[in-house]
Amino acid sequence: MSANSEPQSALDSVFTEDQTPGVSLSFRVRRRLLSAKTAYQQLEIVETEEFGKLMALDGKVMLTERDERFYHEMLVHPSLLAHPQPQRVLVVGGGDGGTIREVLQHPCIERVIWVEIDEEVVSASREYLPSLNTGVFTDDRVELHVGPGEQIVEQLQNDIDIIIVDSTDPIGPAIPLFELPFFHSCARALRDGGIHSMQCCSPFFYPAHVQSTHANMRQLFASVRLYLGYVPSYPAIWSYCMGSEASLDLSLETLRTRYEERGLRTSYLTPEMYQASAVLPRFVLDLVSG
Ligand code: AG3
Repeated sequence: MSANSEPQSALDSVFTEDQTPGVSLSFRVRRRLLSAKTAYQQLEIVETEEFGKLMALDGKVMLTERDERFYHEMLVHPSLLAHPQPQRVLVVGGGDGGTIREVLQHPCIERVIWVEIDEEVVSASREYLPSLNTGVFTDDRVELHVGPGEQIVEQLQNDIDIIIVDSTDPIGPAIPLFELPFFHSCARALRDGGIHSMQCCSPFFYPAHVQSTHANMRQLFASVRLYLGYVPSYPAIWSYCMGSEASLDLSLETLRTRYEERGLRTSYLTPEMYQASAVLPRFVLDLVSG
């Protein structure tokens, strides 16, 4: 790992994600904290002017301190709220810890199996992004395994209530997590009433990913729910998808009761948002119907 403490030149004072060949999003940078080539990917952490610290993998923004809760809350709480009593959770990816932090808000959780492929993402986050992993490394319900998620999921059968995949875009090590064999393993790993959930990219910039993920979910699960959220540091509106044999349509009353009883504290998700986020614009409906 190599760490730089100051920008080297004027060009270095901006972090840019090329979202497509023709569109980029740039953040003005105060300081570069880390730039490291890990065994799997290029890892960078910079301190931006307006979004706090930003972590990127292979040039793609994974999170910023300012809006990471928008993403982590929408990735985690819908599936956990949809389950009457989630106890055993499997998290694939999310080396920064933000997903685990949110899972641990639900008092019914007994065990969190966390599988992250890149140990250096975990250690960098621990060092530079402590607000992402407050309480995560000291909680003895959490068991961290370093390795490819798809291999560990294969070993589980009828064991897990909720699977949450917090991956990068479907490039590099994340590709298998968007492919059908992994969905089969996930379905087998779930107990009765279990839910498989994942981040699913931007339907505006990556319609093909959303389409194929939704189609894979539909092959394995009777109920599939695609829903949307806004994460300002990601390309356009963001999507998430979950699938289950149980119904994922919940009344507002049930959602409100579970949200209150579990004492959730959120800055983006509300019980109402669970329902509203699955009302899809026509261009997204067109991707997932038929
Ligand atoms: N996981 C999803 C990041 C995808 C962002 N894509 C992009 N910027 N093109 C983030 C990990 C946070 N725990």
